[in-house]
Parts: sequence; C-alpha cells; structure tokens
Amino acid sequence: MRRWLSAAIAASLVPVFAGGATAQEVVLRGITSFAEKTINSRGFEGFIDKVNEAGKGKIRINYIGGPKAMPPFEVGKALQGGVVDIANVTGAFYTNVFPESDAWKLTQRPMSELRKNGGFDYMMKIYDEKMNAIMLARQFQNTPFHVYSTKPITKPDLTGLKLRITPVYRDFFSALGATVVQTAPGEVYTALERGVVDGYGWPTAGIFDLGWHEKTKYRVDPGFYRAEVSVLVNKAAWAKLNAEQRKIITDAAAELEDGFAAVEAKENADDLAKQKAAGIETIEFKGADGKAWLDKAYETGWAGVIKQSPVHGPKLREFFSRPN
Ligand code: 173
Repeated sequence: MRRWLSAAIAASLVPVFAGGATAQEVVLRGITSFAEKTINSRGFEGFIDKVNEAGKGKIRINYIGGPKAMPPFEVGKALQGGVVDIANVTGAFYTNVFPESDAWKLTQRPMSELRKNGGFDYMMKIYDEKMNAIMLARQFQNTPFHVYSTKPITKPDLTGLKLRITPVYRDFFSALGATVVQTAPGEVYTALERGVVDGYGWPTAGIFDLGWHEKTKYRVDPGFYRAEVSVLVNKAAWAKLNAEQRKIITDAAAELEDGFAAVEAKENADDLAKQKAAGIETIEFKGADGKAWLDKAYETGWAGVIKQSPVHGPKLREFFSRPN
C-alpha cells in the first residue's frame, strides 16, 4: 500500500456491523479530490449526508476526506482499482486512466439532454471499459473556467506568461503561447507566492477557498468550457449492492445533479461580487477578441481530445457540442 493510503483507508477496511446481530450495513469508502468543505466538495458532502440519513442500517458512506488523504491525480486510479468505492472528482484529474475523461469540459448541452441523446451512454461505455466505474451525478455544468492573473493581459495572447494548469487548460493556454505548469489545486497558492506562475486556470467560483484572491489581480472574461465535477462509483462495489441500497444512492445522486444548477448559479454570482469587492479587476475580451478567445479554446480543446482518442473523440464532439 502506498504511503498516503495506509492510515485513513486501512482503518476504513474494517467491516461494520450495525443494528441487529444479522443486519450488515454496507460501508462504501468515499473520497473527494478537492479540499474538504470547499465549493467543489460541498455537493458531494451533502450527497453523503443524504445517503447516510436515508440509508441508516443499510448503507453508509465512510467519508475518508480530500487531498490530505489522497493526491487528487491518484483518485481515478484508486477508484478503478477499488481502493476507494465512491469518489468526487473531475475528468481532468484522471486522464492517466483514460484520456477521454477530460472531454466533459467541452459539453455545450445540458446533462439532461446528454442523458437522452446518447452522449452520456457513449461516455459510460468508456467508463465501464477503461475505469471500471459508473458516473452517478455531475455537479457543475454551467460554470466556465477563466484565466486569473497577477499581470494584465490585453489581448487573446498569453505569450510570456507562466500559467498553472491541469489537463483542462493545457492545449488552449499552450496554443496561445503560455508556458504551462501542472499542479494540483493545493499547490496553487505557493506557486503564486513564489512567482513560479503568473496566474492559473480555475472556474468562476472557489478562489477564496484556498486564499488565492490574495495573490490575484485580474480575471479574464469571457470564461470558456464548462467545469465538471462528478460522483463516480466503482463497478464491483456497485454490483455488491442490493436494489434498495442502490436506490438510496441513485435518488440522492439525481437530487444532486438536478438541484445543482441553482447552487452553481448562486455560488458564481456570490463569488463574482466577492472578487469585485476584493479589487480583482475584470479583463474582458470583447467583439472579435472575445470570439477569437472562445474559438481558440474549443478548437484546441477538441483537437487535444481527438488527438488522444481518434476513435471516440469525433463521436464525443458530435454528442457534446452545439454547432453555432
Ligand atoms: O483547475 C483545476 O484544478 C481543474 O481542472 C478543475 C476542474 C473542475 C473544477 C475545478 C477545477
């Protein structure tokens, strides 16, 4: 077992018997790839509370926690191998398991539509084959990403800037001339403080959670792509559940996905106001610059997915994008 697994996860492997002598409560080990209680984990934490409340004596999620228990870019592999059973994670963090996972950022249709038009099912086949996992709920589908920076940016050109990335931003920022440095969210503050980077990619909300606003002077609009953070379950763990246990989970998951549009709209509006109040200036690319910015984002984003996955990439593009 790896160093970071030993304590927290080994403890959770002890079978738990609850209620009467024969009743065995099934316990799933749950992990989030974002810091506990921050914006990208709160939806999952609420979901766990609901499952544990509705599942008393039948099913329980043992919340192991966030990046202190497991590095974010390891979560996908841990779920694939059954080291954890249920995870809150974004596709960009497990391209090491399968590269198509990062394509969720390119969806221009709501999940309700993708669940009907075949796009969701197409992705689920890949999750099944390559990750041994099932996606239960997507949170965030209307929240774009932005460049946040310590230096002014006057046009859709990032030449000379060092930017912190994940796979979400790599092709786009590189194509515009930036030097890119991949880090987990937990390393962004230090990278800014030490001047290792001049800025970073991140969605509209969340920069206050880890103190990045202290080091941020500008946010670039318009935002591009759509953030995705999802609850995934290991297939073998799922197969062991009975119909009642599954229903408790799928009900909580449906509630999470369906209710999230309102949550993200409010979080984004609140954070934009907070950014303004904190003195973070908006740099807005308008007209032809705005169009060039977004066109480049999607063009390079899809080119990256298709290069990594020449068979699935073009299919996903048909399902996910909305021709303009
Ligand atoms: O910037 C990131 O760490 C990242 O890729 C991401 C993806 C979804 C939500 C938040 C951050």
